[in-house]
This record gives sequence, C-alpha cells and structure tokens, in this order.
Amino acid sequence: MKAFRFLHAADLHLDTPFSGMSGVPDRLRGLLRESTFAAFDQLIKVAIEEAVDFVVISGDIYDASDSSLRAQLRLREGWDKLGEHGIPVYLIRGNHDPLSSRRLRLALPGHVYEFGSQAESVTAVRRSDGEPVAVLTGVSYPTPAVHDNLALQYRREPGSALYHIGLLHGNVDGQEGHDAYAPCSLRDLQASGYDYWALGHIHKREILCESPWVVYPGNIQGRSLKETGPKGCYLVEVTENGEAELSFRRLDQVLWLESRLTIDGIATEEALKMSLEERLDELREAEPGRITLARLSFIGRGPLHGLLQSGAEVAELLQELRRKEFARFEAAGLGSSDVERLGLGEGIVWLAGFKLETRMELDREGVLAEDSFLGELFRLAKRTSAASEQVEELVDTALASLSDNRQLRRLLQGLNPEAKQELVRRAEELAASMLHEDTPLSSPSPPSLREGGGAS
Ligand SMILES: [Mn+2]
Repeated sequence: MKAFRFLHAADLHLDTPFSGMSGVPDRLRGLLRESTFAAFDQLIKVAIEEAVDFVVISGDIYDASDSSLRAQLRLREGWDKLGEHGIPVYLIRGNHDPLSSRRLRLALPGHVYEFGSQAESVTAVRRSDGEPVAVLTGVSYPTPAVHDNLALQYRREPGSALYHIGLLHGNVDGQEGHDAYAPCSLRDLQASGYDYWALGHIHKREILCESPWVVYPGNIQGRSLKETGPKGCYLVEVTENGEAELSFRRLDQVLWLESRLTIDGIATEEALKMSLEERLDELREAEPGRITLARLSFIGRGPLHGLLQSGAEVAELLQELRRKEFARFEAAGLGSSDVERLGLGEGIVWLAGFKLETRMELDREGVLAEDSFLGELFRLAKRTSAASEQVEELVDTALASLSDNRQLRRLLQGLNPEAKQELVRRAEELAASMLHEDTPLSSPSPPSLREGGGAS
C-alpha cells in the first residue's frame, strides 16, 4: 500500500439562514450568515496547506435544496481553488441536497466527482506520482428521504489491495436527534471490509470505531445551541502499512457554547454584573478572532436566587452586556463581509440566552442537625445516597405506582443510576423549598429551569 492523505468533511450546510434568532443586530446576523461560507473557505485553505491528495465530502453541502445562487457560486469558487492546486473532490448528496433538487444545477468542474444514486466505486490516485491509492465508494440521495440501508450496497473490490473508503450519509445505530435516513448498524459497516467509513448526517463529531475507521466529522460550522463546541474536519493520513492517523482541523468562525456561572458567594447585583463581565472577558480571550455565542446557565446557591427567579433581572443585565459588547464590536469597524478581518483581531461574545438553575440558600448542615421533618428527610437522602443500591431501591419503591402505565414504565426502565441519584437530589431540593421557613407553603417552587432571551 502507498501512503497518502485526504480531508474528510461533511454537512457544510452552506447558506444556513440563522433565522429565528431574536434581538441580534443586523450586522452580527450578517456575520452569522457568512459563517458557513467562511468555514468552507477554511476547509479549502486547509486542503491546500496540507497538500492532501483529495477531499471527501459526505453530503449536505447545501442547507436547502433550493439553495441560493450565491451558495452555488461560492462553492464553485472553492472548487476552482482546489482545481488550481490539482486537488480532486469526491462528494455525495444528502437529505438536504438530494439529486432531485432542481436548482442545484451548476455544472461541476472535472476535478469534482459526484456519486450517483446507485453505489459506485472510483479509484483515487496520489497527486505526486499518479499511483492509485484508494477505492472510493459512494451513493447520493436521489430524494430527501432515504429509508433503505445503503451500506449494504457497498462492496469491497475483490482482490484489490487498495485502501477502501465508503462515503455514506446516514444514521448509524439510530442516533437520536437526526432523521433515521439510510439507517444501518455499526456491525454492517464493520462487516463490509472497508477501511474507512467517511460518514455524514450526524452533526456531532464522533469516531464510532477505529478498526475499521467509522467517522462522523460533524458539521464544519455550528448553527445553533444544539451544535456546541469547535467544528471542523478530519485530516486522515494513511501510512504504507494501511494504518490511518486522524487529526481534527478546526474550521468554524462562530462558536456556540453553554457556559455555567455560579451565584455561590455572590451577594449583590453589582457583584453579579462583575462576575458576568469577567466571564465575558474569559470567553472572548479563549476564542480570539471568533464570534462566540454563549448561553449562560446560572447555577449554585446564594442570596441572589430569589431576585433572579423571575428572569427579568437577568434579562435586563444581559441586554446591557450585549449593548456594551456590540458597541465594542462596532468601534472595531467591522462589517458583514469582514469575517477574515475579524479573524485577525479580538473576538466578540454574544449572549444568546440564559437558563436559571440556581437554588435557594440553605444551611444544609443546620438542616441535617434539625429535629424536623426536613431534617429527617435530608438525613434519609444522605444515608441513601451513600450506597447506589439504596438509591435504586428508594426510587424504585417511590415510583412503583407509576409503572402501571406502559409508557411511564418504559421511561422508568430507561433511568440509569445517575438519573436516579439526580431524582433523589431534586426531591430533596423540592421538599426543601416547599418546607423551608422562608418559603410559604402556598407557593411551592420546584427547582427552576427557565429559559429566556434568544436562540435555541
Ligand atoms: Mn446535515
């Protein structure tokens, strides 16, 4: 076998509209709309810098099947750059950009190979000497919804010693949160004889198996709070003995993340504001040159719990911080086409919303020593939590009456020990807020989880 290297990306979702985000200034929205293209430009740049032999893209290149001409032209620009460096592209279509979509008709240049609606195989060569190095098999979605197990169509070429790569857009082992298109099992892929499964469709980066490699690179740019953390592609380097080494290459220009901020020990609104500003600085410094869209979860216990409960105070505070941050951004003189310039300077942090998960201040030790119903309850919870069998027993007994209902029973069977422990903790919390002397019994408030302000 001969050594070679390639890039594996998927789910580019070019021209994602970022609609439904309230309160985002137009200029920032412009940068968000640009972000999928900016990540694509990075992909092209990395391919050229790493001098890969080819690029593999496993579906959902466009976000919508009636994708804009703008998206098609930007894509073409990227392909042309790769063409200038002699780097071919192999791609399949996914559920967002199936072959049936009428508008995706710009002719592809010769170095971009698009697989058709039936599994087929092509041979890829090493650029330096034109030696064949890999067999690539792929299938494009003919229509948006594909329910067949496409993986079964992939056949290793008999007698071929070349490295086999399968491009597949689909859901392996019924991953949640994504349509069950082209469903297959990890076992199907392992049994196929392929060396590397270049998957797309699931937007979360995940390596399902290392022998053979079964890899979701995730999407190249996060697009909502459901797609948090750094996004990019894999550089795959295959050695002469057919072993592959993967390295993640970050491509995203906008980072979505969840950040937790504790109110422990914070006594005043002023102190909370300072703590928020510090967090903003930390987030900005952690991601220079990027836009960070953060949702804050307020956690912990403290005197501010009661004040924050309604959410109005927090919303106002965040609004003020957004205003200041955006003024900073405007002062930097950046416009919607300045993602690259933004890449040179400081980042910007936009607070995309918040969650309230704080709890009332409680003298736990005091309650534990108390001769009261609450004290007794806390002692029971403490004793129980020390041993996981006891937690199981307590929760199972407490919930036994619910299991008459078939649906509830199924839900309960799915509870793992951690979830049961959490139930005990929450029950303790609930009882505390209902029984604690500060809280009138008439208005019990469960551990609060309120969301507000912005995208999800
Ligand atoms: Mn997708």
